[in-house]
Amino acid sequence: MIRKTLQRSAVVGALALAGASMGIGEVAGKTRGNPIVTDMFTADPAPLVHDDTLYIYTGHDIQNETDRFFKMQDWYCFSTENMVDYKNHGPLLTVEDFEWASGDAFASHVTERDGKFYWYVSIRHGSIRVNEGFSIGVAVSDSPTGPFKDAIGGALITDETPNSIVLNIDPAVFIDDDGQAYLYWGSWSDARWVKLKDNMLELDGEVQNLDAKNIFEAPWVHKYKDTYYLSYAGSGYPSKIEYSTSDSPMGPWEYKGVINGLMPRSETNHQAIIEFKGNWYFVYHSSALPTGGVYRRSVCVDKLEYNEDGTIKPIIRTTTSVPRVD
Ligand code: FUB
Repeated sequence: MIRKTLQRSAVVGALALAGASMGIGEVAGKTRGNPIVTDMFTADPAPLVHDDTLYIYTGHDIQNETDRFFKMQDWYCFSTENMVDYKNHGPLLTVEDFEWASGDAFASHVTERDGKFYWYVSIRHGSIRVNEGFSIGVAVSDSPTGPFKDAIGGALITDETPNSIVLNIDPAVFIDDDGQAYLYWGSWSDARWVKLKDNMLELDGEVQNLDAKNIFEAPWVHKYKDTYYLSYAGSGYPSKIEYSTSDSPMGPWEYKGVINGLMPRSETNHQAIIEFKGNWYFVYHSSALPTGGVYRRSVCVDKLEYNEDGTIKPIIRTTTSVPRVD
C-alpha cells in the first residue's frame, strides 16, 4: 500500500517539479498535498502560530543524490493562513549569520516571547570541539519573518557546557503558562534540558538529563489540557516518532508509545506538534519527492488526534495533507 502510494506520488511529484501547478496529492483548492514544498528539499520542521498564521521554519537539504551526509547551509520559513496556500519567505537565516560558527544548519526552532522571535539553531562551532563540535546558537528578530540577527555573538550551548552531550543538536523551546522557558535538545540517544532566563539568551540553572524511554533525538514539548507531551525520534536510527507524558515540563516522563513509524527512504524522522485554528497538526519530514532520499527530505503536515484519555492516535500519513481551514 505504501509502495503504491509512493509510486503514484512520484509521478505527480515529477509533474510538480516540472512546473505543473498541482503538488503531490493536492486536491485543487482543498488540500495542499504532501510534501507541502515540492520545488526544493526541506527538513526538520518547527511550526509557530502568530496572528492567525502558521509559520513553519525548516532546514534546507542541498545534498546531491549520491553523497552521504547532510549538506545544509540555511534555514527557511513558510507561512499559511489556511493550510493550503503557503508563502515561501526564503532563507531567513544562514550559517554565515553566526560569525563564530563553521557550518551545518541542522534542526532549529523558533519561539516568541514579548513580541520578539527567538530562533534556536543547531550549528557546528568554528573553534570549540571537544566531542562532535556542534552547538546551539540563537538569532532574534522583531518579526516572525526577520530580519534575524545573532542574539549572543556566541553559542548558548557547546561541547564545553557542563553536562552537555556528544552531539549538541535539535533544540526545542517550551514556554509554560507561568512564563518559565525550557530548552530541550538531544541526539544519539542522549538528551538534556535546562531552564532559560526571561531574556531567552542565558541558561538559568544547571543542565539536566532528559530521561525518556527510547529517546534518540529531536525532542519537542507541547501541552494539551493539563498534560505535557514530550515527542521525539526514538528507537535508535533509523528512528520512529515516540512520545512520553508528564504533569511537569521537567518530567518525570512516562512512556506512551510510537505515533509515527519508520519513514521510507529517510533514516531521520523529525516531528513537531502544534494546534492551529482549533486543529492539531503533526509536522514532519519524509523523502517523498521523486529524487528524495536520506539527505534530501521534504516537510509534510498531517492531522494529529487524541483519544478520550489523552493518548495520541497513531499518525496516518497522507499524500493530500490536511483540509483547508479558514
Ligand atoms: O537535519 C539534520 C539532522 O537530521 C537533524 O538535526 C536531526 O533531527 C535529523 O533530522
